[in-house]
This record gives sequence, structure tokens and C-alpha cells, in this order.
Amino acid sequence: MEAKKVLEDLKRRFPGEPEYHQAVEEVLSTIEEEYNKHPEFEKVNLIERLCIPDRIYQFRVTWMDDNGNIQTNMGYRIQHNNAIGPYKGGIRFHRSVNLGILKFLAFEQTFKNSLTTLPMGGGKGGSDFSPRGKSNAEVMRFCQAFMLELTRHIGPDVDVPAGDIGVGGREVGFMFGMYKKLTREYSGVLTGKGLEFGGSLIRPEATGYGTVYFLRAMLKTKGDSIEGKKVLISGAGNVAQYAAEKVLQLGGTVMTMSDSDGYIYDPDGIDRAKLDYIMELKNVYRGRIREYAEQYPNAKYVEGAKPWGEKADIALPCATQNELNEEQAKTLVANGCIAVAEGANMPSTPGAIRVFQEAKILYSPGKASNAGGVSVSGLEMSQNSERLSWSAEEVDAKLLWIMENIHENCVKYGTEPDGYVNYVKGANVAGFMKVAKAMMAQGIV
Ligand code: NDP
Ligand code: 2IT
Repeated sequence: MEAKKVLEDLKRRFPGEPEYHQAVEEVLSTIEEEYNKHPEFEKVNLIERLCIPDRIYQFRVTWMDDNGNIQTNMGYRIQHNNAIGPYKGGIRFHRSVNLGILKFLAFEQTFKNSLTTLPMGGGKGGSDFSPRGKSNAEVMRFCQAFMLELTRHIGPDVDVPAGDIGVGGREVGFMFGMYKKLTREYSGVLTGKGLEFGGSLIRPEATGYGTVYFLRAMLKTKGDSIEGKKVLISGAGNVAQYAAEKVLQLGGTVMTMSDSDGYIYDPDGIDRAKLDYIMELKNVYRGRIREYAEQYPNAKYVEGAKPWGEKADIALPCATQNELNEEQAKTLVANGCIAVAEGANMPSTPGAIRVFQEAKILYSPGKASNAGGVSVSGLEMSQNSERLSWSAEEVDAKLLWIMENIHENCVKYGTEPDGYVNYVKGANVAGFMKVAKAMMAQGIV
């Protein structure tokens, strides 16, 4: 295969989907060499079959707001690839959601899930509905209307959704309730459920913790650790909160957190008590990060900006795609940043990735370092299947093992002749090979 040609063809056939093109380009450019060592792949056009989703569902979601107005949103589910297990991946509710964004996420999820060692294929879904500013009742009615359509496409052995941006425990609970009502079936059809009804301990923590476990493994290759390091975190949601918690546990100092309106910088560091405040602010009151600076006047709030201009040792982008560009990457490097671990999906632009890799700092792509979330989702599926629940210690130990195993695989497949580890290449090649071999074994389907 010629990566450039495949990409050009995809762009022509699927125009107007820049995030999808971006994600595909990153993977193709790094697996091209390995792929071409296997002429049997090319004979069955494996690459196009891997880039183009198995199927896509699109539907209108109609619901009534608190004023009695009828609202419509679009709903989607992308079933990308199920060569190694049932489709698996989150659901995103955000006003920016469109087909191209979900296609990039489903594509990435396929490689990520392959890396986890668990039997999960790749999928993603969502809606352009934004829970921001909506009442609980509105969110419930929307989730129910969304599930009314989604129900017929998913199942515990077919496709198992979970949370993502705008979808947390509350939304998963509402969707699970509706699925159960419609199908009269009690199964592990969604992960990220409440602990009382089949959820796994450590699932809420898993993505953030896993990102920091991965960061720790990267630093260890340099004989370094998180202790004493200053860390910039973007986002203030699920991933950012638990990344911050683990950084604190391991002796680092969290300097920033953010939301889509701006970021806060606390020169004294965001300690445990302050993180508790943020968790309550975000999870209970659904407030804005700006309020932190009112609560802790030593901190500054910077409206409409990202935290990457602040001086620190480590950056953990944990908000959304393309939130860290080339210029910002240059600033981070110039300010002495030694490691970037992505908690979000595709937060660094291609230009930013180039800057990190040329500076030869530690840099891990989301599909490697944020795989902890879907990994514990996989463990939730296992627990549901055996009708048991495991202790927090057991799940956390498995999560740690998985993250360290992914790190090892990245080193195995991504180490360059000069010893620099290209984690992008390592993750893509390792994730790709397993899916490719499974597809080869299963014939042309
Ligand atoms: P949440 O909805 O809990 O939090 C998202 C955070 O990012 C919020 O602070 C939000 O701010 C901010 N944000 C969202 N969209 C934008 C935007 N367009 N520009 C700037 N800031 C934005 O989501 P999660 O923490 O679950 O997800 C964060 C990232 O991690 C996403 O990329 C997601 O795909 C990825 N991820 C999530 C996993 C999970 O298990 N939840 C697993 C693996 C990856 P605001 O409140 O203003 O919207
Ligand atoms: O991007 C992701 O890996 C997630 N949003 C989690 C998916 C899952 O199925 O737990």
C-alpha cells in the first residue's frame, strides 16, 4: 500500500471529515512499512477494509424540553471493526459532534482496544445534544429518546457503549434504564454503570489513573519519576479529575485545569482539598472552572485560553481533540517540558506531535495512554458475564498491568535506531498487527 494514495482516495470518497482524515493519516504513515512486509494483506485490500467502518447508524432523536418545546438532535453509532471482539467504545454528547468526529474516534478505538489485550472491537457513538445547561429531567428524556433508537443496534455480545465527553454515570444510568425497559433484558450492554447495578470499581478513575500509570512508565525509561514534577492538565471532567488525583498520589504538583471557557493556574498547586472542590463543582453543581479562582484567590483564571503557555515539566491534555497546536507545543518544549501523555483522544495536532518528536521528549498518543478507561470497561464486561464483582485492588492491579503492557509493546514496536521511542508508531503497529491477523484468519467479510 501507498499510504498517501489510500488517504487521497478516502478524502475523495468521504469529504468534509477532517478529523477522520487526520486520524487515518497518522496511522497509515506509521504502519506503512510494517504493512508492506506482508503482501498477503495487500492481496485482500486489508487497509481499506480497516479504515472504512463496518457500518454506520444515523437517526433523529426527538425529545421535549422543560418548556414543552420539541427538540431534535442527530444520533449516531459507528460500528468500526469487530475482528477481535464485540464493538466497544464510548458515546459522546456535545454540540460539536458530527459524523467525521465519531468516525475518527471509532477508528482510533479499534487500535486502542486491540492494545488492551482484551477481546474488544472498535466503535463510537454520540449526538450533537449538549447536556450543558439542561435540567436533569431534560437529560433523562433525551437519553431515553436516544436509546429508543440505539437499542436495536447494540447488545452485550454485539456492541457495548460507554461514556465519553458529556456522558458520565448519570447519562449511562438513564440509557441503561431505557435499554432494560425496552428489551426486558438485564445484561452488561453498557459499561460505566453505577456500582449498585453492575458497574465496576475503578471504572470512573480508570482513564485518568491509566494515563498517569503510562506516564510513570515512560519516565521510568529515563530513570525519572513524577515526584516533584509540575504538571499542566487541561479539562476538568472525568479524565482530568482522576489524572490529577493520581499525579497528587505520586508526589507531583498539578498547576492547571480547564474547561471550554478557559483555564485556572494555581501557583500553590491544586492539592487534595482543592481537587475535592473541583470534583464537587463539576460533578455535583456542574459549575464552571472560573469559579475556582473565586474560591482560591491566589489562583488566576484565564478566559478563552489553554494552559500550555504555563511553565511546567509535564503536560497532560485531557479535554478534547486538537486542543494543543504546533505553536503551543513549541512553547511547552521551550519551557522545559519533558513529557506529554494524552488523556484525551487526539488532543495534539500533527504539527504539535512533530515538535514533540523532533525535540525527542516523551510523547504518548491517546490510543496508548488513555486506554485504561476502555480496559476497565472490558473488565466490567467480564464481571457482568460471570455475575461477580471484583475488589478495587484487583481491578486497579489489572489496570496497572495493562498500562505497563501497552507501554512495553510501544517500546517493542516503536524504538528507533537511536534509541528514541516513537510511541505513536509503537502503538499503531502493535494495535494494527493483532487486528490484521484476526481479519486475515476470518476471510473476506
Ligand atoms: P467530560 O465530559 O467529563 O469532560 C470533558 C472536559 O473537557 C470538560 O472540562 C470540558 O469542558 C472540556 N471540553 C470538552 N470539549 C471541549 C472543547 N471543544 N474545547 C475545550 N474544552 C472542552 O469528558 P471526559 O473527561 O470523559 O473526556 C475527555 C477526553 O478524554 C475526550 O477526548 C474523551 O474522548 C477522552 N477519553 C475519555 C474516556 C472516558 O473513559 N471517559 C476514555 C478515553 C478517552 P466543558 O465543561 O466546558 O465542556
Ligand atoms: O475513548 C474511549 O476509550 C472511551 N471513551 C471509553 C470507551 C469505553 O468503552 O469505555
